[in-house]
Amino acid sequence: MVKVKVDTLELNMYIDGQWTKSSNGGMRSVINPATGEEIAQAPEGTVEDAKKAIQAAREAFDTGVWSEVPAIERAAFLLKVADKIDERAEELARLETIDNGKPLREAEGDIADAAACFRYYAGIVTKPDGETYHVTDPMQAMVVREPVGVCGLIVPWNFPLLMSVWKLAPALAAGNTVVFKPSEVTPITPTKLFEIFEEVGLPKGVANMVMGAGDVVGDAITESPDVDMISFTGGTKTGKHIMKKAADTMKKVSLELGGKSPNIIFADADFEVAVDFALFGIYCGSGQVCSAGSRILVEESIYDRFVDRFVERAKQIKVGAGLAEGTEMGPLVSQQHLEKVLSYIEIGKEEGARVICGGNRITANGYDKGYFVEPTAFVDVNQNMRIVQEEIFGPVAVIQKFSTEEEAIQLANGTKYGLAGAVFSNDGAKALRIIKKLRSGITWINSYHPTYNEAPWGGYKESGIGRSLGTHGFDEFQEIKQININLQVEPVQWFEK
Ligand code: TXE
Repeated sequence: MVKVKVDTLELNMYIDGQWTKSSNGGMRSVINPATGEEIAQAPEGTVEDAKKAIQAAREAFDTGVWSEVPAIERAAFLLKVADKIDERAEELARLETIDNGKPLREAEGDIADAAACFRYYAGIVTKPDGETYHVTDPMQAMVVREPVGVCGLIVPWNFPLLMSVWKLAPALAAGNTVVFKPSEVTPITPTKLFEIFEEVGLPKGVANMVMGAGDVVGDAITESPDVDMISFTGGTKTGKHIMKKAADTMKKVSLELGGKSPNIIFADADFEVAVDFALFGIYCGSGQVCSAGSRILVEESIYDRFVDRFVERAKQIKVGAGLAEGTEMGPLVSQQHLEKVLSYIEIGKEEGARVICGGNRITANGYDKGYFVEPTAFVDVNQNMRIVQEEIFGPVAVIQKFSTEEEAIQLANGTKYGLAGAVFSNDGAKALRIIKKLRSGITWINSYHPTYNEAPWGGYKESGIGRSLGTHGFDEFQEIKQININLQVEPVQWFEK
């Protein structure tokens, strides 16, 4: 195993343009999931810290230091941020890898996508966006878009920088001010992004970052009457909690939550392409991807052949530390998450499903301190099993069998989730027919996982509300204002004089 020693980083929060420690001096250890070693110390934010950040964002919004800056200038700022991300891409990718565990090539992709996302929203913000309506003369009706106000942005640990950017770029582009909370597990690259914000001269108070526990800092942001909106990505359970809490102050909520996405493979698909994407769909990011293709549905006539080939290839995946040469799949993000994933593997066995590959923690080659799990797959499953219904969020697939289109659709839609899904078939009409029946927000035909800044991302059912990315993702961070203008200024004469 490659030994990568880094000095422990000392992180700070960023509130009202100042780098600050926690108000009670609390700190939290940030761990490299490949080695179990501490790589950073992060402030453990308090309710008081959250309140200061909210107040700073409120003042910055109310004084218009950002919302009233011309769109072209906000765009220029976003472009500078993108350039700085590119300049620091190597450093950011390495930090992402040691914090989250993902292989360096995945981290490099995330950093490039983050820069591109800032550029995308820099482009959007200067484009025409109003509407006019043909109403009765002499009135003229039109609509303008305005920032929502103070946005609470709460992100998870699976794409520490990229998930931050999916929220920060459109929120700032639209003229909002923000209180941002990274995951307590992965605060490093978000901190670097805030260093960039400072470097390019974002006015103080516009973007604030508070670290710490979800049920302390997260709740404080969600409950505050001074926060106008919450945009959250994370688990469905936490999303429901946030939605309930946000109701008291009638906040706008945008929630990108969990999934248990079906990957449907027909006998007429290109076999090797389907196997290849099925592996990518579940094992990329060690399965810690909201859209992971964790339920692989295969047509009966090719089922056995598919399982054999899938297992043969899964066993060849090189699992290791993200910075190690040749690593194809990294560790899970934390000890706690490792325990969750391993417990699901046990649940599957107890339910009577059969492990066809993997199923174990990896401790050989010096990996005993890290959180590595073998690429795992279950067969002999039925739709009611917990491993089929619940999000495991690890490198664990279930491979199910279907015999008709109707059955494939029924199985595919048969969970509470509705985030993503794919169909593999060389019959274009059939593939589209199936996709149109899927109750999912993100779908692919003969592909899995590609994501574009230009296209909306989000789920149906318990996978969330609202969309990230694209113009729909921009809409989330805007209010719509109707303006009605009287073109003939005369008394209405409704009442007699
Ligand atoms: O997520 P949480 P966890 C799923 C996945 C995973 C499970 C639990 O199945 O196993 O969720 O993971 C913040 N108010 N996903 O516990 O709790 C928290 O601090 C406000 C899918 O890590 O959702 C962190 O910043 N915020 C998902 C963020 O929520 C709160 C990605 C995510 O943590 C909070 C991650 C509260 N009360 C996990 N409690 C995806 N959709 O990609 C926690 N948080």
